[in-house]
Amino acid sequence: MPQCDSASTVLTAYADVPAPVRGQVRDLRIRWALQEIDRDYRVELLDVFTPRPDSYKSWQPFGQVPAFDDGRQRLFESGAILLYLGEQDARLLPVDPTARWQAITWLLAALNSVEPFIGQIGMLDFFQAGKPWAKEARPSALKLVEARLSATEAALGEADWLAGPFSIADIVMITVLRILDHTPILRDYPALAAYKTRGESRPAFRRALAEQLESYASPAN
Ligand SMILES: N[C@@H](CCC(=O)N[C@@H](CS)C(=O)NCC(=O)O)C(=O)O
Repeated sequence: MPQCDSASTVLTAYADVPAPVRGQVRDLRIRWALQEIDRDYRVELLDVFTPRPDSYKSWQPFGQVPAFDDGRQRLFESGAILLYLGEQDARLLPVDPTARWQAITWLLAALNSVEPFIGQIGMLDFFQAGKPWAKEARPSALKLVEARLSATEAALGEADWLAGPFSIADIVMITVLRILDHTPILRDYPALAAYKTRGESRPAFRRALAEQLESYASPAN
């Protein structure tokens, strides 16, 4: 099992988070990648409600998770950590230059062109629910999400993965699509829904999710 107390690779995560966002926290992306390549890691758990000290901010300037340290590089930003891991293992980032650059392009597209819109829905539904302006803002936020989902589904076409073989691009895109799990939105995008299920069926994803959920202290908040 890659999560191992004596591992030299360290990843930060939260000790617990409110129930609706369990299984969504971005350390999942890194756990998934590490599981795909069977690389041991240990987790440093932080309290989500306690302000992070300056010592942590010198590692992750925004005080967020995940942060990563393998003794050679101290990194933050899930995309950067995944690129770093991908550079070390072709199971995460293909060697063929065309597939490699497609994967890098799609990783950035997932982070920059899809996640901000889907994240807005998550923000409105999880953190601003009940505010009158959140209800007003949701239809236009949803329209933007639908446009990005249509385009992503068209680009995926009949393929299994975004860039040829499975890659870090899929880790990011699938974890971004999962932000919509509390909604029926993906039902209108059957190819994307199947793509997400394909990713979530990978043994490495299941192990990563189980490890993240196990680390949360109580069964419900
Ligand atoms: N762009 C960053 C986002 C990291 C992020 O949003 N982390 C969230 C958990 S998923 C967090 O720590 N939120 C608490 C906060 O912002 O204080 C990444 O991809 O690593």
